[in-house]
Amino acid sequence: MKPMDEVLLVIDVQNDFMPGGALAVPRGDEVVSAINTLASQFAHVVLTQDWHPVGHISFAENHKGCHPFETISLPYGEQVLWPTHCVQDTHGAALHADLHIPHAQALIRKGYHADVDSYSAFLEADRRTPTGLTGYLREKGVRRVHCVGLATDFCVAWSALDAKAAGFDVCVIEHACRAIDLDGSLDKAWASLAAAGVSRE
Ligand code: VGL
Ligand code: ZN
Repeated sequence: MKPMDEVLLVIDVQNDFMPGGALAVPRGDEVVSAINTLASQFAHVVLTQDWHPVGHISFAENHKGCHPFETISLPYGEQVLWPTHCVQDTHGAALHADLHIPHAQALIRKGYHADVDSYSAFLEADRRTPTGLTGYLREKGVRRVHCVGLATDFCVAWSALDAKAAGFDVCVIEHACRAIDLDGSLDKAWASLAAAGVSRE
């Protein structure tokens, strides 16, 4: 069993990211059993949940004439526009029913501000608004963060990079992640992770 100073961060294992979901990640369902097995080896598990209001700025349908998977410029930077997904309190936003981690201690919701996205579990896309996860992990004495979930090239990568920037040792456990892979985003993500010193396991 891994000690309490090593956390398993389980990112966005939600219905909308599963095959058939609103923003399906190819083979996203395959992470569920892999994560259940890993989680049984960690005393400390934290979950995240993408959690958007209906009017969220990342939804293509909230921008006249725009389509999903286009990129637009916003005051805080470039934003990919997505199909409407993970709307608060919907079935699509719920965690996958087969995810069984009864001992998970905390759940961080993100992306709940209408005017800013948050791929990262640590910092919103304005790169200034914290979710509170850094403080939680520090106060709990966490030293190492093991990242798994969906999607490798968006929420997993951004979370791992921010965890590393916050001073934690960080790894991404590849077999328990799946990617969206939009225009080479997966290769770019692995390159950024390597450059930042995040290990790939
Ligand atoms: C995600 C795109 C939009 C993710 C969340 O969980 O990787 N991707 N919202
Ligand atoms: Zn989202």
